Amino acid sequence: MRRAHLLYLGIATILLGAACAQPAPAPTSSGSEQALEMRNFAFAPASLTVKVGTVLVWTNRDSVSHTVTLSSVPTGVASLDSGSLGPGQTFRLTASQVGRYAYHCSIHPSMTGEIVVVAEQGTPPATGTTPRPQPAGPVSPY
Ligand SMILES: [Cu+2]
Repeated sequence: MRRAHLLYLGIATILLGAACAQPAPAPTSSGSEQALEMRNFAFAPASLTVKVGTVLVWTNRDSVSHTVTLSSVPTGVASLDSGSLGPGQTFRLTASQVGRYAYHCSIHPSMTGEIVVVAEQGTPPATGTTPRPQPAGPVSPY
């Protein structure tokens, strides 16, 4: 009796352990990391095309602080400001939505860059040129 009870406890523990062992969502399941730099008061590369899901990692290689401040984002994406990044600091941003992201350094506005996020197939998104269906001809009033 006591033995069976212990056995049940053991199984329960194993089951609990399995449930808790569910890993957190893999950070790089669909995308890889793309390194960018702030160097000599410029973003490098200044313009970059990545696939959706890519994790962008900026590293400040200058001896002064910079920011990554999004100034233009696709519809539905929250704008974002990294805040001041000191020398050697990094800022990570997951390119979670297709579209064009323009950014700059809020401390040095002449520092600008853009990221174009494309779908897995590699086709850039249509930029507002979707043809609208023409309305049907005039409806004859009865
Ligand atoms: Cu700067």
